[in-house]
Amino acid sequence: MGTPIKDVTIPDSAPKTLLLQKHADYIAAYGAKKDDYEYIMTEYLRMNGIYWGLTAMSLAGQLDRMDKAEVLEFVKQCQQECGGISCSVGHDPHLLCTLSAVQILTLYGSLDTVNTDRVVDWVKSLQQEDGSFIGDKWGEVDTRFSFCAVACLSLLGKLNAINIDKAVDFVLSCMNFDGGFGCRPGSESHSGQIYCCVGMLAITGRLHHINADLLGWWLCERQLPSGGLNGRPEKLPDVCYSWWVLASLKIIGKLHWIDKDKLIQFILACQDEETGGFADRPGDMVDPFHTLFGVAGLSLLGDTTIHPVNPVFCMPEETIRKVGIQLDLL
Ligand code: BD7
Ligand code: ZN
Repeated sequence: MGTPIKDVTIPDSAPKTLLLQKHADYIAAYGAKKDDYEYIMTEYLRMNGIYWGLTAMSLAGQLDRMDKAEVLEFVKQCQQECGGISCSVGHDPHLLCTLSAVQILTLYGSLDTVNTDRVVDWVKSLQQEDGSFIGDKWGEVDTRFSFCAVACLSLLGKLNAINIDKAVDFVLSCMNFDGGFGCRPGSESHSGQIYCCVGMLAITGRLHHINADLLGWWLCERQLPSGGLNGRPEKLPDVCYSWWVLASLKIIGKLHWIDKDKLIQFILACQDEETGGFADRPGDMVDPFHTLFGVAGLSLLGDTTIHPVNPVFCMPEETIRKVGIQLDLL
């Protein structure tokens, strides 16, 4: 006997239709209750949280319900002397926060809120001799940061500010025998890291280096009997992983390799029909992070009540087109 498969069972009572209006109401209310314990405890993720919320609202066609002036003022206050952007006022800048900030300003068509030349110079300063990127002045190297750097520069129209060939060589050096990617050379394949590397190669126009059959096979093996997707072998399914895996499959042209109907059923079952929002798994607590990736995943799966999402940037296709970014997917 092999190892039993870790999975969840979907209760019969779980939601079976998309409750989009409830999700928009949940996100709109989340930003308004700033004294809540949950809100305070997530200060170190604030910029990312605003990106998740605003993107979910855009995909639902309700971005205008959010306080644009308040958001732009916050982002402006988070740009530091060095040019990098932090996740909260007074915190240290980080590439993860900087990408979220640039995504927010792009959604609002307000890139001039910050000094973009200084953002570009700061991102450039994080590239290492071997082409890799660190996330901040002291941080470790990680392929997530390679994605953040090129995604950020691409949205700013300044991809050429870095050494693209070296950046690509580093990401390719993290490719494994199973077709996947890890966070550094020799690290095991992981869906989140695969998304970052595949997205990075899409932005730089180097997807031809990917073995789409081999990688597509590893990715679609992430689907479990419940219909949900996990991030690595032996792990439980999770709505956010349905996004990392699904977006990667879409970019390499293998989305049809998974059972879409079963995955839709799993994602819908992760909705909370009382509060709105999505949880990681059926019955768990909802949060803005899983709400964005639930909505975005359903968009990729063809739900026409949600605006089409761009699989590389996790932003509305319409926004990416407006900025003038052209990506050739496989
Ligand atoms: C980072 C960089 C990128 O270029 C792309 C994606 C990321 C991941 C980042 C994100 O989505 N930004 O938009 N993830 C997070 O911010 C989450 C936040 C979180 C913390 C705690 C609970 C829920 C969400 N973080 C920091 C994570 O580590 C989550 C945690 C988690 C969610 N569900 C189960 N655990 N994990 C996560 O994002 O894994 C996906 C991933 C891993 C490595 C690289 C890219 C994606
Ligand atoms: Zn998750």
